[in-house]
Amino acid sequence: MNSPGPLSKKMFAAANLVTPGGVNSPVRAFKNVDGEPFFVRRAKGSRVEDIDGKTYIDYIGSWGPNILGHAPAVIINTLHEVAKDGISFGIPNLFEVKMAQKIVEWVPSVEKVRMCNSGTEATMSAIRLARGFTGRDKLIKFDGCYHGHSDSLLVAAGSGALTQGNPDSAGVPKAFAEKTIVLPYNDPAALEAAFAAVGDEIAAIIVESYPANAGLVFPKPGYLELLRSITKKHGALLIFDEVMTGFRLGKAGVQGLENLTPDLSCFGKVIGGGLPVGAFGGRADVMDFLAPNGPVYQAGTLSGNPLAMAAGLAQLGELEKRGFERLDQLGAHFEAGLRKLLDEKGVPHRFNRVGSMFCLFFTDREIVNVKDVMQQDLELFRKFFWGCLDKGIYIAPSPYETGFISLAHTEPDLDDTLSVFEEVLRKI
Ligand code: HOZ
Repeated sequence: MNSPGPLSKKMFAAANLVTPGGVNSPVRAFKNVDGEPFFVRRAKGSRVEDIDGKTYIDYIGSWGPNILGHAPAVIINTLHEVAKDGISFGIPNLFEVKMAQKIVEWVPSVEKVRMCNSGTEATMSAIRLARGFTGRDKLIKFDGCYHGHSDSLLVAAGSGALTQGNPDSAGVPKAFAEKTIVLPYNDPAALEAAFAAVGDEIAAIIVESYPANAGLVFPKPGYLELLRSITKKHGALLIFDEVMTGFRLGKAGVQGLENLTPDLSCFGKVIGGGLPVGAFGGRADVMDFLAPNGPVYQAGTLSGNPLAMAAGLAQLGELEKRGFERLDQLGAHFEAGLRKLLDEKGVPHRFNRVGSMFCLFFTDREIVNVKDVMQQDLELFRKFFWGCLDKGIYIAPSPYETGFISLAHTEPDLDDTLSVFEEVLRKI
């Protein structure tokens, strides 16, 4: 069993006595790489330090939120200032309005938005709203797409569910799962067949705008447009899950890059500045179906709390200062170096990147959907992961996760990472 350091090992044993699997989210447990996790002591900029005193260049960034890097001064200072006037009220506050205005300003498809506390809450609420609005129950999702862990969506899921080899969770009532139609991603014929069969029963399609929980997979040309046109034709809603891509790939996320207008969108991660957050929004006529205006109930004690809102606004403010351009520049630098290295080494691979999100697959198979992702050389990935961790590079402990570059990463960080990749691949 691989393990990073003696203090982490001891802490993991202690954690296992009081927490299932020793972790508060399965993907953290390092099961897919046959090992145990390190425990973090502190983090700053592009680096995290574990309790054994070892430092790593981090490509997880708290699974996406830390787009400015760890503990940026602008967010720490904002939190200090805002907390002085209260931490949470359960009463409307100014920051939640400012955040809603910012989202509406940046994302053209969003006319109204409701804040919540996680991406899971956002997607769960969006599908309830879609069902309430359309008066239909059935939902289409795609194999390997992960939309958090609510009952209707934990079917053929990606991320931790895939990592544990358990894409269909126990405990999800059969009656719920039956309402979720799972289709292969990037397969227009399967989509058309589903709509031909039960089109008038489908409330919505929910899709990760760029699937990023089973590696990083891109839509074939025209596929997202087909999702848009087929939902419109059959009176169903199109829900873009932009929890990972939103406010990371530009002001309007993938829908901005692809020039598409979903009916509803789900957000999280970056808009909380590292604090728990989620949001869903879209067409005003649909959003007004929510209580207190409409019949679909959704609520939250801490929703729109001033700390998460202010931290998110501070983060968006930094991104607005040419942050997205810089992230793309860093991503392109990394991609160029990595492609050169892998070609020179003759390692069969595919590499997908958009802006500051990336995924390396150890396969030469074209990556169309999760089936292709699962065909990669998993043993090679494990060896690569531990080789990198040993040399101070932390990539996700699973071949099904996307890597993130932050504004705190520098070209020398990326070059050092590539040197480690070279050394590790040479020794494997
Ligand atoms: N969406 C994140 C990973 N793909 C969630 C992290 C987690 O499950 O802990």
